[in-house]
Amino acid sequence: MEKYEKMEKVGEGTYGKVYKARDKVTGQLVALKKTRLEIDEEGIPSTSLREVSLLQLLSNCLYIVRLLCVEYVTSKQGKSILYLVFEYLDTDLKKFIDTYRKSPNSRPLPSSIIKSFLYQLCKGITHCHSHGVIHRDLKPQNLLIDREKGILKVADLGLGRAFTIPMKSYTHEIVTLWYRAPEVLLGTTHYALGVDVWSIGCIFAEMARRQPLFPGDSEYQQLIHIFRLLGTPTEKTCPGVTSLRDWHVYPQWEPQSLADAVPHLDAQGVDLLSKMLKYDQADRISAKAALSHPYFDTLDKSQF
Ligand code: PVB
Repeated sequence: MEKYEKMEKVGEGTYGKVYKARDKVTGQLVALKKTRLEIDEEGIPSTSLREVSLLQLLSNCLYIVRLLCVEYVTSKQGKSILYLVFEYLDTDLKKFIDTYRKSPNSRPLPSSIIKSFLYQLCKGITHCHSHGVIHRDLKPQNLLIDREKGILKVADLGLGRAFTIPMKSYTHEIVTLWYRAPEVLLGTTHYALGVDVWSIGCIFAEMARRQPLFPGDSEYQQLIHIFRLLGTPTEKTCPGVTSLRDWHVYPQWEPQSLADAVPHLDAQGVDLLSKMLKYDQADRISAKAALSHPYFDTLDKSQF
């Protein structure tokens, strides 16, 4: 670790502290993600190993955050610490949206930026899905932005392929439910790629609104937010929904206008969004098919 000059702490993610640092030889900025090793029954730090192997598998994509190396350190107290060394990005999508929301500079995100970021997000997730990896916790905080180059990269792949989503992070911070697909909230046992597409839809809407689309504060309230806008699902709109583990009887809401919920989005954008927010996973557009949606016809794809 002497290779790096540690700078300020960037923050705390779901899995550990992140520091900004500089490579003393090359001057390159890096992000150090510090993880305490949790040893499983076999003596193998399973969650860290999973993240490292997933990142090594997926890191050759421009839209996935790049893992540069892994440093294993034993502290003076004899504790094992794993540092994941990543390329450094200067902000995340949450902060980026905030800069457009806060006065005195309050203004919509330029539609060209929304389109470009959504395209890059779909590219990154298509790459994950083509390798059989479901991200499962996509949210604006997990999407890192290079402001200068206008590049968006997917981060925090630690949950991919894990079996359960924690309710609290390692610092006991409450894990957000806002981007969680209805089938997950209802206790589906069959996770599919579509859970990421639902999250992408929520993030797409949030860029247009500069406000979360479904800001629920409990699993029940999260479902109520969704049902009030999209209508309460039925066996007809979502076959099998009433047999899911956590299904209850809910008030019957009719679908409301999605266009009214995302004022600055054009008709093609609203059409793509509606295809990402389908109740029936079989009807939900794939990340790969989304890339060919007419919404992106006006995007200059040569830069990707
Ligand atoms: N933030 C890898 N990584 C990063 N992880 C986070 C990064 C980053 N770069 C590489 N960069 C920044 C830098 C500055 C800011 C933000 Cl939000 C992110 C700022 O303050 O504007 N993770 C952070 C959490 C630690 C909060 C965002 O998810 C380790 C992937």
